[in-house]
Amino acid sequence: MAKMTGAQALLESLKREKVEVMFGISGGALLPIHDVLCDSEIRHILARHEQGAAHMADGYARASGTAGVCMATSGPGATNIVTGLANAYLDSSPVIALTGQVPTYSANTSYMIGRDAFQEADIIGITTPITKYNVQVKHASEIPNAVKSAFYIATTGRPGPALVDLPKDTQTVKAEMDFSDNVQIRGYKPNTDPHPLQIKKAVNLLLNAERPMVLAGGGVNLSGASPELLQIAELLMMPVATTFMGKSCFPENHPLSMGNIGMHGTMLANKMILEADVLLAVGTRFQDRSTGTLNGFCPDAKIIHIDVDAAEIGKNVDVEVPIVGDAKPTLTMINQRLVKKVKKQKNGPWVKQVQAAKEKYLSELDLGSGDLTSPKLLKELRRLLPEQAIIATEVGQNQMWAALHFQTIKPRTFISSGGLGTMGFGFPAAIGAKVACPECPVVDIAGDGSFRMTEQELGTSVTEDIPVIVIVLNNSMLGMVAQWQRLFYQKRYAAVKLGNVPDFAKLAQAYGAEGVHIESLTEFSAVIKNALKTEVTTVIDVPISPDDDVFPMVPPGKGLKDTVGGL
Ligand SMILES: Cc1ncc(C[n+]2csc(CCOP(=O)(O)OP(=O)(O)O)c2C)c(N)n1
Repeated sequence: MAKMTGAQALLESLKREKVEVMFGISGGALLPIHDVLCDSEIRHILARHEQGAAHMADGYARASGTAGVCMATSGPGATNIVTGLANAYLDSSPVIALTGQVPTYSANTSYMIGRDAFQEADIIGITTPITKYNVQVKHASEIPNAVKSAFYIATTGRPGPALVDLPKDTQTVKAEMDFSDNVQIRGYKPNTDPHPLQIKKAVNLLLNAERPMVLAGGGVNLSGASPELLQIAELLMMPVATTFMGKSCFPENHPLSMGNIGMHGTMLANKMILEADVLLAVGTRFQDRSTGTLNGFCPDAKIIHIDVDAAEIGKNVDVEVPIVGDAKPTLTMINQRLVKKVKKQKNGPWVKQVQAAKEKYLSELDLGSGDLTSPKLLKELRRLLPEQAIIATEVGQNQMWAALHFQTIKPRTFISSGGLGTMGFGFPAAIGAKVACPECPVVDIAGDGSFRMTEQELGTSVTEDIPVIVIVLNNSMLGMVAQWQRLFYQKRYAAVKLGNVPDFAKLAQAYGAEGVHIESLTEFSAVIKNALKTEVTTVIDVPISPDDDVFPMVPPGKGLKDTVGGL
């Protein structure tokens, strides 16, 4: 036990959780914490908007595989992180939010919380449906346990965001602090180890399958199960499709990779998955964007569903073999059993069918007409970047082009808002990822509409020396919405034309970053090569046609079999 203030206890708790960096904006209700931060080794990165801070913490978490921390003051600071928390919640990202709060008691000792004090917001009420755990500290002595619980819950089982609300007086009061590592949370016992009987059933099903296939979701990335997945796929020669969140968990330059399934999945993955007779689905929620209408999704497949979150199993699809467990230990157990029973499979009829389909797909792949199309640019970008480079995306056509045409090779190298679809996520997430992996080039693939939503974080990237590359696929439109209006609303364009402002190169320069316009693929290559050497953020403005569509596409309300529009 040690006596110290709540603010000191908070910093000590963060140190014990091995926190090295946090992202945030200060304010009245955080002053005691920021005062202690002055003497701390923890780096505080000053964002320009709290939403940006939350996305930075999220990008940091996704790139590093550890919790990312953001901090915001009471009231508007706290409400500004709400989108960031919802985003992290839907993508199972361990973001820890620390919020200042008005004092529990005012000077005249009457209760203050709940009386509409200046900058008071009920952030616990607001964030309850979008956090895995949230708690308001009532006394300084509760801080160590609240922080310990938040990190434990956020990072174990299915990860997710947690919030600790810190009334100002709890930050200043001195108390005896107990930093015990023991954390007991009633009703929270995540089960990560699968049941051996279910493993046996899964292995039998896989061994008897004629057309087995893997559907790998975000859970594989989160659990670090890529090596185990590769081993199973190669042993049984199973083609692997990924969900949007699963992208990067399996090397897309591998012959067994089919790419993503879903609304903008590859024609190859969307077609082949319908042929499977056994589907090994790992760490996926079978989201509608991945499956299309469920009627007709994998009609002949018996599904083995592995997920650490029991609530996901049977939620959207009926499964033959449910397995509650973390992807890594579960795939390890399946592997151990499989290697005892089979030798590496040879190319049977199914593999030959898959390979033929893949060859055809690759030979007919349409990257659009003209020199500077988004697919061509993304292909060139892949050629120019090292394998471990991290791609973040914004939301819209840019995001779907990136998913389709930027081949990811290493796990955790594709960071995108899959569940909430948050425009403005990519740039701050890229900054967070760069802080986590300073040696890796980090590139945000942006639409002009999305970049406008958090472009002020250029200030953060420049003043905090966090150089990333932003490629603005600039169609002067809210492109994805325009695409839907073009295809499904008789080209009646409404509220999508953004105009040609701002000049993104000048905007970047105004912040002290590099800003460049390019007009050709050759110019693009030269600029990227330069940007990789430059120690400041580079924004590359790329003009693209406002009429370009992202294809293939599963039209709304249709199934994967209805995928249309090219390859
Ligand atoms: C915060 C937010 N607001 C609105 C939307 C709805 N929305 C989805 S895509 C899109 C257009 C995105 O435009 P842009 O960033 O320019 O990308 P593009 O589709 O042109 O590549 C919009 C408005 C959203 N996803 N997120």
